[in-house]
Parts: sequence; C-alpha cells; structure tokens
Amino acid sequence: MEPTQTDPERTQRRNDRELVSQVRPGAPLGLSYFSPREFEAHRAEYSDTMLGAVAFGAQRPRVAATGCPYAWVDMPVLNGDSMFEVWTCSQPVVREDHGEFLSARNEDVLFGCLQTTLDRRLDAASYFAYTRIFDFIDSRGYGQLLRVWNYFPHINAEADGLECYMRFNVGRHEAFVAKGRMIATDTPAACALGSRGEHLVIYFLAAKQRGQRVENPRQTSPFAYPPQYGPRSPNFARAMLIQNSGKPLLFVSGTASIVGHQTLHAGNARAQARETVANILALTAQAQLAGFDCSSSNTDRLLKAYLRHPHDLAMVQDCLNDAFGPATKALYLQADICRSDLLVEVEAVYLDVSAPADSSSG
Ligand code: 3EB
Repeated sequence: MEPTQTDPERTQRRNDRELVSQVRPGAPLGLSYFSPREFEAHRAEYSDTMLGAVAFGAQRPRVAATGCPYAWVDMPVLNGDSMFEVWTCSQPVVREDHGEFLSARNEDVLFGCLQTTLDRRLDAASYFAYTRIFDFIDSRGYGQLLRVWNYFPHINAEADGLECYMRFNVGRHEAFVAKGRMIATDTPAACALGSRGEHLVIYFLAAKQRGQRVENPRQTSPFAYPPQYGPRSPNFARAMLIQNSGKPLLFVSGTASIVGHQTLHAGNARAQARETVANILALTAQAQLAGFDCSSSNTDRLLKAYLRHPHDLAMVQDCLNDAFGPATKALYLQADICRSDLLVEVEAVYLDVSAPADSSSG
C-alpha cells in the first residue's frame, strides 16, 4: 500500500495544492445514468473529475468506482440490470476517505456519501449520520446542504411502536437542530426510500452558497405536516434551485401522490403516477417564475422513479414518457415508499446545458 493512501491528511494537502493550481472558473455539475458497461467505458475519462458514483441494483455490481466516493444501494433496477448514478464536474476534485464516509469537492460543491450497517434504531442512526455530515461539511466550509438521498431497509416496518420512517425523521430533525440549522431556511431537497439489505446509505451535495428553496403550492411543506405523520416532521424542501457555474439547476425532491398533506388515490397506481406528474409540473412552474425555463430544449431532465410493485413499470413508463417526452433519461427502481399507501415516487434533476456565453477560457 502506498503511504499517501493511508494518510488522508497528507493526501488532502497534496490535493489542495493541485486544486489551487488547476482551478478554472466555472465547473458545472454533470449527472449521468450509466449501465455498468458504460460506466466502465467512461471511468477513465472522468477519473479526476468524478464527484461520486452510486450503484443501484439487487446485486453488488462487479464494476465499482475506485478512488472516488462510491456506494451501492441494494435496490432492484426495473429497466435494466444495475445502474450507476454519476456526478461529475469539469474540474479536478479533492477527495477524502474516512472509511464509512467518503467525499469529493471542487471550489463550489462537496459530494459525500456515508454507508453504515444499521446496528441501532433508525432515530439513533439518522441522528448519528446527520450530525457527522454537518460536522464534516462545516469543517470544510461547505455548510449548505442542497440535496440528500436517504436509503434504508424496513422503512414501513414498526419498531417499538413507531414506524421506521418516522423514527428516521426524529433523528434527522434532532440533528438539524443540534447543528444549528434553521428548519425551512436550511432545509435541503431530499428523498427517503426503502432499500433491501441492512445498510443505511446517505449521499448528498453540499455547497458554500445557499440554494433557493422552491415549494409546491399544491402541497403542504413537509416540515409543516401535522403530527399524524410522526412526532417530528420530515425535514425536506420540495425542490432546490441552485446556480451551477452561472447556469440554473433544479433538484426536485422525491415527489408522490400527496396533495396538501394527504395521500390521494390509495390503491390506484395509475392515478398516483398522474398526481405525481402534476406535482412535479407545479414545481417546475415555480422554478419558471424564479427564472429557470425547465421546458427549454437546453434543459436536460433526468428522472428516478421508485415503484412499490414491479408490475406497474409499463404503466408508469407510459405516464412519464407522455409527460416528459420519451427522450428523458429515467431510471426505474423497485423500492418501498415512506408511506405504506404510496405506490409511486419520482425525483428529478433539471440542468441547463446550454453552451456558456463566453467559451474563450477553454
Ligand atoms: C412526501 O411528500 C413523500 O423524508 O426526505 C418525499 C421526499 C418523501 C423526501 C424525505 C419523503 C422525503 O412526504 C415522501
């Protein structure tokens, strides 16, 4: 083993020097969904600029990302075998490896992922994970959480009289408060889904600059849900709009068939899928008001759809193709959704991919 790889402090000092000498203005985030074959083909070209990769599938993929934040989420892919969600930027990144907690950052954003065995109740596990995340991003100067993905098993199961998802919300909320975060003001876009196996996997994007929270006029803000959904409300924003090297990017949180705070169309997956689309379109309309044209041909759309039942795949694909166009990249996963009456949830990323106005810096 090379000594530099066992000494994170030294690796980091070296990387910091490299970063300073190679910084170029404007390093927009990029997102791709790759099959293992595509991932293998692109890995080398992205070696210095990959912020993180997350594999989804019912089996740990044979191909893995090395030297960058990487996690495997034990969750079946319905439109393929396994798939990689890959976050890149056009600038060399600084990486840190703390075992269970991996991160990579450029001048503006930090990608982190944390993977732990669930050896405690979910309230304790989420509190522990989130306080660790906040301590880390604060110490590195990327204190604004923009988007968080949460995956853990048995999400709808009860443990000591409280549903696991509600326990998760308790720990998450307490960690935000303990680390000085203001509910609403400092609340990121997020999703929380039930995976298989025994791991809690959390990955996130944090930044130096605050994003702009986007709410949905059709839906109650989650942090204002009434107490029937648990002793602490879920702490996420419906969407987050950021400036991605001067171009807009919208993170749409996991979105389901909820209007106000209530589930609509229990038992009817088709109607839930349509209601979900209506909620996403309500959010992009809000983004439009804030100046981001999500329907422009210069806007890339990437979707992740979570289905409780695999037999709904063709129906949900038709519904999303109708709404967003068949060219929209979409990843279909089988997952438990945080309310047992929800059958479908969809998240999205909208990125402005128009050419920069001034390309003379290249
Ligand atoms: C909802 O709207 C459905 O707990 O982080 C969506 C997105 C949902 C994020 C979370 C939960 C979360 O309440 C569930």
